[in-house]
Amino acid sequence: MKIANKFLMLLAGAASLAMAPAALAAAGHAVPWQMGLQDSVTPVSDGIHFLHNYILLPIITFIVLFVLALLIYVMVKFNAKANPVPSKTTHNTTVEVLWTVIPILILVVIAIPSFRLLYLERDIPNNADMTVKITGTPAWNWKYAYPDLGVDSDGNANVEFDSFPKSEEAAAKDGVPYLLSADMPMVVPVNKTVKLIVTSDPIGIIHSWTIPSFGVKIDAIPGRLNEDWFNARTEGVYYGQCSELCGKNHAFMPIEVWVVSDDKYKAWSDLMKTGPDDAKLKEFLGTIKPPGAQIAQN
Ligand SMILES: [Cu+2]
Repeated sequence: MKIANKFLMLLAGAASLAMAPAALAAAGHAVPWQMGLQDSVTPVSDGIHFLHNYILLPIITFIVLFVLALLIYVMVKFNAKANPVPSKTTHNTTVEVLWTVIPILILVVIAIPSFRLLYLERDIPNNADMTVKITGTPAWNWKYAYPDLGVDSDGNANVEFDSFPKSEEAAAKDGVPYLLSADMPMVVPVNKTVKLIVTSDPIGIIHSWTIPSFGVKIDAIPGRLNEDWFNARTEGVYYGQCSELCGKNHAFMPIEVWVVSDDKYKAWSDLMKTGPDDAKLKEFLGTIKPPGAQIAQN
């Protein structure tokens, strides 16, 4: 009984260590020595954090420590010196039932919150405030289209633009992370449900669009439309990378999303509707860039 108590205390200590909130808050991207997941700013990401931090981590910590304790017990108690005449036991019905039923129960405990979370992710809200169409291209970059801001007679969005990675020099000059920063960010308003329609160019290849802080990761497949959604509660700059091993420039298709206030989003969309030239647009973007620094801890 004493050993069991000590074991439980050890377990509690390990679990609390594992669940301690990350001391380093990321600025919409991972930082060196970061432990745990990137900060969450959406309901889906909150759910992922909960499932990982409070269900999966404690369970796996318990299992690892339990198996370790069993191994040590067997090595000490049943080695050739301590136990020169081994028992000939081959079956134990009780133990066999237990080691079948307990893992099943553990899987059920994991499955229930996991399926709930999957439904939250995959159930695209009907009342989305806006839609952004995201296309992965064969030239290894992303294309963003805003059909809500007007379409032409062919049904193509008037506001559509390409997003390429920032060069190493440009990223260093702007003080932003290289291979995460894009020259043209996707811009969305804060606290709005954004529906994503994600695809890849018909002559292209499969990519995957992701922003860890949003809990979004969705394949961009030629000839198919995938849907996803997010509702970000904190203004900021959020980064992601193509997450499908797509080809030679896989590492060079960063994703950058700016979550801005309603006013800034309106100013941006008004300007985009006029089809501004690059210089004008870049100058304007400088005026609405959200703080890339600390984002709220949840
Ligand atoms: Cu890709």
